Amino acid sequence: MMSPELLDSVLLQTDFPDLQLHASGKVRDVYRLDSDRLLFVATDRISAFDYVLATGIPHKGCVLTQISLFWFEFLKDVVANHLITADVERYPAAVQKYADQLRGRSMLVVRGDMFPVECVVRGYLSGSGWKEYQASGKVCGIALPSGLKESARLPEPIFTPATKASSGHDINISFEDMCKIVGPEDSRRLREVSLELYQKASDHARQKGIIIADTKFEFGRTPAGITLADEVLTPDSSRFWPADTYQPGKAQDSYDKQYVRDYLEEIRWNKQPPAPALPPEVARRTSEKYLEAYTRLTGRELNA
Ligand code: Q0Z
Repeated sequence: MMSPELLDSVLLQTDFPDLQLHASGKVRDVYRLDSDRLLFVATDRISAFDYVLATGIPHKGCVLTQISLFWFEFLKDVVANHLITADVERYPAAVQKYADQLRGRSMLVVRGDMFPVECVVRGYLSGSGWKEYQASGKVCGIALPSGLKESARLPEPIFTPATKASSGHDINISFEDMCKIVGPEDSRRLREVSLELYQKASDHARQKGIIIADTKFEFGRTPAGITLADEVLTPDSSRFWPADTYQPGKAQDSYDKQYVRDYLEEIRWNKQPPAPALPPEVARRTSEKYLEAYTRLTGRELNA
């Protein structure tokens, strides 16, 4: 049975009646504070097979926020980022009344003009990359050696941009297509920065027993220039695999969502709404995986 403390702490919905919603996603929300600042809030919602489940994962919003904060600090010499502060006491007076909802799971950030391209870096062959490779031997126009297996480590990380379709799904595009959308100069810089961020972060994670198979960065233009925005190198924006069981030639278990996927397969959910609830044990074990990822990556315990 889950403890009352855990049940109390789960946030499924933000409730800021007087704030203006800027953007809302499956598991997080962004509010507009003024013309140049946004408030980013990660809930405890979890999605699987494209749907948000009825059950929240204790501490998930805090863990994802704290993982992003760790990477913003770790990667700050590579490129500017949008973080102003995650210290709720330093937030504007207008949001202090929501301090209890915000603490640990939110960030005050600089609003940028977002580049309408997802900057994906892949170090391993999985997901849509694996599908494209099987069909054409290429990923986003990049030719790869023949004979690679599913989940294989690539000879070197590749930059595989994507655009958001109106359906919400990503469409892989070539670097040339990206240049037509955001221009060649910014495209070259975004590619260079993305590869450097992935290289530095994935080296660190690998030393801590986590393979970051791929990840998606989002950038905006702010007064500081090209700026890393959104969440960074979290299990929601990346594929995290446990390094100790890595085995190319098949799909890998997910570091964080494996218990959830196994449960949903076991109950033979048809993957149509409404999405089911999770048994408390599945939610608890999943929560522990997120906390474990945080502790491994940062060397710190989350004060959860
Ligand atoms: C990011 C998104 C989310 C839904 C807007 N610094 C920024 N400046 C301007 N816009 C954004 C950012 Cl991070 C921005 N998103 C993606 C995030 C929910 C969509 F939490 N949307």
